[in-house]
Amino acid sequence: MTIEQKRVLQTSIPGPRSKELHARKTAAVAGGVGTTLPIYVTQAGGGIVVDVDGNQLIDFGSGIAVTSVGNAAPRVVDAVQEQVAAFTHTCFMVTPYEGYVAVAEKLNELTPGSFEKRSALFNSGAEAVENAVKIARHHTGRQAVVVFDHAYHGRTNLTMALTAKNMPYKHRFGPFAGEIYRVPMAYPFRWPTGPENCAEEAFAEFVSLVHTQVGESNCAAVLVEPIQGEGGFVVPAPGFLAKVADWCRENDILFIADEIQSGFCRTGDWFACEHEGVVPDLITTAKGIAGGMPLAGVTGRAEIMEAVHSGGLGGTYGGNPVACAAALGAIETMQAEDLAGAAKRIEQTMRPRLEALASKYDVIGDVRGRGAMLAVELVEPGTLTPNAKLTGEIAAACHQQGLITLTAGTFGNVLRFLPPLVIGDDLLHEGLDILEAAFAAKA
Ligand code: PLZ
Repeated sequence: MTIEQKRVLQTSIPGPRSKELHARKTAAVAGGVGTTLPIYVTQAGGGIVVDVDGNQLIDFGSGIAVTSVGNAAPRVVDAVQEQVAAFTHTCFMVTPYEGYVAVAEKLNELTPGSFEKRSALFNSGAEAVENAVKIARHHTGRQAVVVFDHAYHGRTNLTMALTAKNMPYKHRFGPFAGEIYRVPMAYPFRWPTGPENCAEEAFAEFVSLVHTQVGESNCAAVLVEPIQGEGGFVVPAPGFLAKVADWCRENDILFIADEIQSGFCRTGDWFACEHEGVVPDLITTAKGIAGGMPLAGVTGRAEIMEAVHSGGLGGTYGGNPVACAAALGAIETMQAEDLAGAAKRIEQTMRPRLEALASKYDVIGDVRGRGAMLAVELVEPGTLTPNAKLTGEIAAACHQQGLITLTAGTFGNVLRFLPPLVIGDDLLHEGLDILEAAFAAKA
């Protein structure tokens, strides 16, 4: 069903029917499962989300970077409908099917590195990250995993340990898995001696901390998001990732790129690490891979992936046939519609307007990101002091006007923009108009 690509506000946001459903949610769903914007959805497609009150909102969130091909994208819908009518599940570990193999082949082909690769499929990003760590430990015979400040890798026990931020992800959920070591991220905007020194100095600190506090020979892997997601769309200082990857190679430590949020055309290339010329040993994917169906993958060098004994990796639903069909439909869409190119065009439209906004409002300390993964960081003017209050107010003002925006960042002071890559230019501009009006009203 095609949805008119037009913002429509029939009621206040949320409207009366959404409010009714939200009361039911509050009474039935565990409060720990939060809600950013309680409009209850009936349909979505292109750059529009439709709610139960007939409102049509502009989508700058893509369900947290998932519906890159658009919601209910035609190729995804067709592939899913065909698969769901044929069979829904056999368990790939019991009696396999072609879709899983085809997705693995696509992952092996599309991820960086021209060497032989293997892939394994799972249900969620966190599960993929857990499995990447299992594989790295098994292959190297070492235990330590190095992660970064501001990192986000999931909510399971091991991935909570890998994630940096306490509230809301870790608070009172410990004890956490061991052998995880955290080092500073090369965060240009917040680097004490300035962005120009960031890559060099952060790398020196990384090398020194791993040497003194972990020991290279104890280290299985360094795990990093090539552009940090929940941590605030931090783009590591240019050159930093390449230095870390080279150092890993010299020390027989695996370099794992968590591309769960940044992958699959989001940043204007298939994977964000390609912008830095970095070739990971292992790469985790999820979110954008399957147009909204739950699917995740670990892909890596064949000799690493093959180290694990048969039966050592798996799960009942991992690589479910319906999710695999969706992934094949999503990947075909990305190729046929050049969605990497679309992400670059989105940046060309959005970045100049975000930069103009930053020169007008001195609460915007930084504009950053790549492709259709862009953000602004809000501070007290002229300082690095985070302004989470205003960030929340601007997001709420956008929501009122029918623009779905998300916040992010360790300090909660980042507005992030993740439109579907198929969004039309008109909606993109209209969304930015709403954002500008929110700054005019609140900043
Ligand atoms: N790694 C880089 O971005 C998921 C989580 C939102 P799952 N990010 C959105 C929330 O509040 O739970 C993510 C990510 C990166 C891993 C994950 C985890 O992926 O599919 O949510 O498990």
